[in-house]
Amino acid sequence: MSLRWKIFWEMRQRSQIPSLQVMVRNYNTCKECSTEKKYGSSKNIKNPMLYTTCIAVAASVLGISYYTLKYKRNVYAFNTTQNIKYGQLQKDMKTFTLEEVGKHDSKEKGIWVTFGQGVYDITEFVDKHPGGSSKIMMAAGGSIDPFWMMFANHNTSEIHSLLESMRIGNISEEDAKSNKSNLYDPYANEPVRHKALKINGNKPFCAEPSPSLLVESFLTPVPFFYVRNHLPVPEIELKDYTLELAIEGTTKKTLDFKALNKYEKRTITAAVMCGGNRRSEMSKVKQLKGINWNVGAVGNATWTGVRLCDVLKDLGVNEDAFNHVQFEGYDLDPSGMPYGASIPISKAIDPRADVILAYEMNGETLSQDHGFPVRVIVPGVVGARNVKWLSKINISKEESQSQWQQGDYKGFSPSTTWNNVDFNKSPAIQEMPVVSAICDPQDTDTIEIKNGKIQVKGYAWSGGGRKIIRVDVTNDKGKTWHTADLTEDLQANEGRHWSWSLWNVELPVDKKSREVEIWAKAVDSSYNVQPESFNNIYNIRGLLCNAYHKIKVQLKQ
Ligand SMILES: *[C@@H]1O[C@H](CO)[C@@H](O)[C@H](O)[C@H]1NC(C)=O
Ligand SMILES: *[C@@H]1O[C@H](CO)[C@@H](O)[C@H](O)[C@H]1NC(C)=O
Ligand SMILES: *[C@@H]1O[C@H](CO)[C@@H](O)[C@H](O)[C@H]1NC(C)=O
Ligand SMILES: *[C@@H]1O[C@H](CO)[C@@H](O)[C@H](O)[C@H]1NC(C)=O
Ligand SMILES: *[C@@H]1O[C@H](CO)[C@@H](O)[C@H](O)[C@H]1NC(C)=O
Ligand SMILES: CC(=O)N[C@H]1CO[C@H](CO)[C@@H](O)[C@@H]1O
Repeated sequence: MSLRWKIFWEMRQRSQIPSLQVMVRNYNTCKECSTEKKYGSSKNIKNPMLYTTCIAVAASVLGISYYTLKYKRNVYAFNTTQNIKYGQLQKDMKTFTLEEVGKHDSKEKGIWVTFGQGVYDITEFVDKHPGGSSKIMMAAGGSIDPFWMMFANHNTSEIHSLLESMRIGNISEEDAKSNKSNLYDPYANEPVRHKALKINGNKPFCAEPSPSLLVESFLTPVPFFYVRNHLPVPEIELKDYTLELAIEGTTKKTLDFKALNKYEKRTITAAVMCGGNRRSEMSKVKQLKGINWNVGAVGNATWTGVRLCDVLKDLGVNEDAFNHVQFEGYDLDPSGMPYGASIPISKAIDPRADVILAYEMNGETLSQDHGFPVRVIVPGVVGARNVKWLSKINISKEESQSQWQQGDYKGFSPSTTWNNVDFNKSPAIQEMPVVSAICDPQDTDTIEIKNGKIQVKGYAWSGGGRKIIRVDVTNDKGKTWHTADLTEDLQANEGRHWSWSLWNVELPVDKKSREVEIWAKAVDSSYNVQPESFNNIYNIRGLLCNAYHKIKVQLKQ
């Protein structure tokens, strides 16, 4: 046992490392999906050689994939003098050939992985994996580099330190070099984004506009529309685009873009919101896991395309025989598995649900970041089910088995922790709850009083097509509520209020006060109202963050 190992284990024993919580993407056991077979010699994807090679290398190592570590920040402070050179050559260590590493792929023989020029023994680590060891076993004997290139959120000093604590040696320079060529960065060809977006994550790309920009216009301009990607953006040529349609057990059909266009063209207006919108506020209650979204993971746009119900009708779907409509995207994870999600068939087949296979956004061809050439828009439903770069529709008895449907985007009790969470016990989020946010002014702003009043603007929205019937705003902690003026989509039919409502209100303020606290809450047409605080709706993934929005602003004297 190396010195680092010893320290590591001693710390563990003293519980200074609170059980290394490893969250591993519950990858489905690899379907016999050769990427070849599924994506027809990758013809839609530029750089097919590199891409396939990357996937091939990655496929052998996916198990270790995607873990994030839960620990106290200071855990590794015990040796700050030690400059951790993760993945670099350690002259005092044994050299292993890749062949040797490859042999260590079982509990009995030990489980080794490589990163850069480092060799790591993760045998004990695998045991601590709450999701079971079977997934991690798929990583055994291979390199984790390609995976970390795809999920670059592993690129933190804490995770590097943890990895280095399991270091047992180095691989030869030649071996390391020969494998470098395999390391194609799957993010090398991402689209150019507008500088005004605040980036919450680079790889995969996640960004939102500033709140004040958001409420400037009813329709969110495409460059400012939030982006929540889960994987690298696929590059698809329109002439190569195909959409696979399947009814479980029977029909299979492939449409190209032209064939899709034979269905009637429809336009709807809908807001799309990320399940983690406003997570940064919930994270103040307790630590949670997720991208730190402010209030901007939402946008309102028009979506033009064909109705899913028309396509399903044409396919001859018997809606009583099935329960779900699954979607897959052309965006692939390191094992070649696509992004996936599903919605209930009742929603998919209902003409009044307005589910659209969209190819235009705000009257323009869909942009690459928003799903070119085709994405699903499921109005009133969490963004995660609005699958981009749509490659397949599968009518099934089952929900999508993807990680994003089964092991993510679910709500839990505030007392549920990463130690006792059972993702099977919660349903996947579909329709979103009522929510509002103050966008202008923003928290900590200094603002001017005009005629004894301050002006406050924001948005409100509810899932399932429920209309916003009122937004209440207070600046005396609820003693007096002021009803805001709403701007809404007047064309929307009852039960089909897919777009957001913008609101504004003038609040009388006491000239002598230097600071005011403003709260906003919305009420929807089912009289659902936002909860007062985040304390009792906290959940470990930081989803459904719809408590009153509360900000403090300074008044210009
Ligand atoms: C900290 O790192 C230094 C330099 O690598 C090493 O000499 C020392 O033994 C380490 N201390 C502990 C407690 O591991
Ligand atoms: C390195 O590349 C070789 C040849 O491409 C491959 O067989 C081997 O699995 C790779 N090793 C690692 C650790 O990725
Ligand atoms: C990891 O982070 C460092 C510094 O933050 C950066 O230089 C490096 O390119 C990153 N690596 C990857 C694979 O993203
Ligand atoms: C959302 O955008 C659409 C399209 O421009 C617009 O017609 C609608 O009024 C907007 N809704 C609100 C409430 O701003
Ligand atoms: C459709 O879904 C079912 C159930 O998840 C699955 O077994 C089947 O392979 C899927 N079909 C296609 C074509 O993906
Ligand atoms: C390529 C290389 O220098 N590898 C080194 C890894 O560590 C062993 C043990 O010290 C050295 O012998 C190797 O030279």
